[in-house]
Amino acid sequence: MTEKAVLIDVIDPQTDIAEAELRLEELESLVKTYGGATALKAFQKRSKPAYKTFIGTGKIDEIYEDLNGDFDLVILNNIMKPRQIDNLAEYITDLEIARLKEEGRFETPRKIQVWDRVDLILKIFDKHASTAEAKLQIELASIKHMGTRIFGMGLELSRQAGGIGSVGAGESNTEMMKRHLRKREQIVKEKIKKYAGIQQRQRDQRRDRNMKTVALAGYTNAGKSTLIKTLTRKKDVYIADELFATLDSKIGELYLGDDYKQKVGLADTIGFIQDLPPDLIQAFKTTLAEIVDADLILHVIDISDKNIHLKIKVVEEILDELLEGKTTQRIFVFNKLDRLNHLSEEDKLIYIAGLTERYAANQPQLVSALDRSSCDALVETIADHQTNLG
Ligand SMILES: Nc1nc2c(ncn2[C@@H]2O[C@H](COP(=O)(O)OP(=O)(O)OP(=O)(O)O)[C@@H](O)[C@H]2O)c(=O)[nH]1
Ligand SMILES: [Mg+2]
Repeated sequence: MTEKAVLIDVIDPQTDIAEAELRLEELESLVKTYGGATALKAFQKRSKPAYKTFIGTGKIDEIYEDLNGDFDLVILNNIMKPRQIDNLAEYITDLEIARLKEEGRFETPRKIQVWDRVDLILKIFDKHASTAEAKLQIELASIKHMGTRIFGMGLELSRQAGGIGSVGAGESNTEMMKRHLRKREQIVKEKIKKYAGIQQRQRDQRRDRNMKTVALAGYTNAGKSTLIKTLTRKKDVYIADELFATLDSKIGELYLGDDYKQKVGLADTIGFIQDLPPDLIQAFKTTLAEIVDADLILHVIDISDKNIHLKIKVVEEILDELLEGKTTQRIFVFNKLDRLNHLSEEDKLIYIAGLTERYAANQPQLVSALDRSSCDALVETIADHQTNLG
């Protein structure tokens, strides 16, 4: 059964309507990627979240009434405190109980779940993770963000984490869950450390062979994996029109020069998104180390995105945070050029000229990752850098 989700964004009163709508649209595509259906989208302007329930309960009453309770899940596009999530879920259960009573029904009220934005992202990660390493990183992020809520979240990974064991004398269920999570967190961290070591050795080996690494970074769905696949003809690259298709870093090899004797490694990385809590980025440190250690960064951008400037800013800020002052050159690769074909030639030129001027410092490149021949100039730019870096 597809879950019916109510999407709510609590936004600053200063936010303009267009931005508020784009934020909700992004949340809706996250829900779609997760496999849920959107029952209703709403935002509430508040300068400060409600202390107990984050969103004001009046708004919840209104939504509950509009939908006559016909939804399974409420997702807030914000980062909430665990207590606020619990309070809101309890509040909605009370609404359920009141409605059932009014209708003269004596059944157990349904358990309507409440998630915040991070919960939703972690659920998508959980669904998409295929390697053991990605799974561990997600488990760590989930333990940190969800705490004991993790046990009710139906995560694939918490099944491994399950089997909590027996309750110690004088210990409450919550205490036992906390104890179990602390233990599990240590184990997961140790395992991640091992993978980090393996990856570090692989990077060292590439360096010993004097092979440069170019990391592709960018907003989720910008086309990083597609570009790597086109440039390296690597077969096992997962591409999908969904958010967070890639959750680990894979390296492809790009041959350069007239004789194709030079090569660089192209590293695919996990996509970024706005409002990522630092904990989550921290949990993916091993994967993101490819970016930190790269000799060159290609920031891949969907040129057809309505929110292009905001997304560029989000990615640049996360990169700043990761690189901690390291001044690796970042080249902007504007991708999905073919998606501008709805514009007239003239409008297209004006739009592109505006972008290339605005971001001139980042050597803007224009490509359509679906078409190898459109990438020639980009490959040459990489080759130039490779020579300079070497
Ligand atoms: N029209 C068009 N679509 C593209 C182009 N490049 C990528 N796409 C599509 O955009 C979607 C996302 O592509 P991916 O390569 O998976 O994007 P990504 O940046 O790796 O995304 P994440 O792994 O989720 O961060 C897919 O449906 C691709 O087919 C392009 O140049 N033109
Ligand atoms: Mg990808």
